[in-house]
Amino acid sequence: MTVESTAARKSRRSAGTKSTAGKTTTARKTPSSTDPELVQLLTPEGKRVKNAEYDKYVAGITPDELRGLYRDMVLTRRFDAEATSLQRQGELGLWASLLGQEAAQIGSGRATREDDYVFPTYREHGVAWCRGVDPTNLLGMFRGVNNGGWDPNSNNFQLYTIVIGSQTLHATGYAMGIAKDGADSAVIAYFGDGASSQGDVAESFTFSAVYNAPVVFFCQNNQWAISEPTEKQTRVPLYQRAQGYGFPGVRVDGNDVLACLAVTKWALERARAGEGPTLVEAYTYRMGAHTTSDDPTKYRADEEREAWEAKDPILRVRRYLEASNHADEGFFAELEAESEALGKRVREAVRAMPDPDHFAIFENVYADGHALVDEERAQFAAYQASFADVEGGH
Ligand SMILES: Cc1ncc(C[n+]2csc(CCOP(=O)(O)OP(=O)(O)O)c2C)c(N)n1
Ligand SMILES: [Mg+2]
Repeated sequence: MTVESTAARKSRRSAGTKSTAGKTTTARKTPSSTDPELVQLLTPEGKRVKNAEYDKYVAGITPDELRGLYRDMVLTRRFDAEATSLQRQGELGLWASLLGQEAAQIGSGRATREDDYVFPTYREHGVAWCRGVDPTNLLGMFRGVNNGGWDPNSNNFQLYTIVIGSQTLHATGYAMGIAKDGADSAVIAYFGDGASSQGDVAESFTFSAVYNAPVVFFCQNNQWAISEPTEKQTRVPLYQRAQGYGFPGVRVDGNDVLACLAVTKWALERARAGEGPTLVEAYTYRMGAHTTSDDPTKYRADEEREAWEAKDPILRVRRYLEASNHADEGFFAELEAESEALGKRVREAVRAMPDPDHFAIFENVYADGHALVDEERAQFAAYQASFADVEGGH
């Protein structure tokens, strides 16, 4: 038996990590444009590259549709920025920004058909936009005034799910159900790199594979699960996990809206054709904080974000539109005005919403009263009352 020295063990354990300005970050290999693992149709420079397998899924796309994808991403980013500001101004309890993930969400969202069904996490504002959910409904949920948000069946867009990974099971069950009904639609479940470690996700992979369920698992690998890097979730690229369950997995450039559209269309068509589940790993980056309650400067280096800024999902489409003369100054100016108007609309809508009822959380926990809930309500009332003097003094 060899005895490993403490120093050797320490150095082995810390392999792959480096310290940057007092923060420990994990060294990561970022796939490049030429990486064969990564499906990419539009480079960060805005150059259209050929792809023998996936080109056909976007071959018929018109300049008008391209401008539409760009518009979706710009408006979603604008709405998201407005929501972050509204939280900072005390109008929302919390906000989970999608900054940086616009292409993954708009590309996949626009690939869905009206009769498909979507199971989101809490960050899918771009997908909600594609499904026609009014942004003010999302804001009402984060303000705590509309009991979870919207009617899921109006847009085939489930309620936001905070319990990490659980919606993949809901999606799988739903997909198994519509298959039994003989429907030719498909289901798509969104989840994150962190969620991929959850038992629920593993179970949904097993069930969907065994029952050949018409479901697409769309994993946005945004490199972080709050402060945990993807390296802490997996030893293999996430898309390769699918192989062990017996269905295909594909890694797509999550900052490339065209590639996300093409790959998701392919996966949804497989599902509709009875070929079972697919795992799509959209390789992207969370440009902002996990939520407005988080401070990423505590655990990740600024240089990492800067490197991803060069791969901005919106900028590359703008470059492509300009280089191919598919959009002129007038288009960009009009869109800017439309963004302003959207910002104003959501701001005014949120300010017109009532304040949340702080005691509503204790209602409807049980059909009848419950001693523990009564105790908690009383504790909370006492806590609230402890601020009375402060408020009265001002
Ligand atoms: C079952 C469960 N465990 C823990 C949490 C706390 N939590 C909220 S978000 C999050 C990280 C999720 O990371 P990821 O799946 O990568 O999604 P992202 O937030 O990056 O979009 C955790 C652990 C939770 N909401 N549910
Ligand atoms: Mg994540």
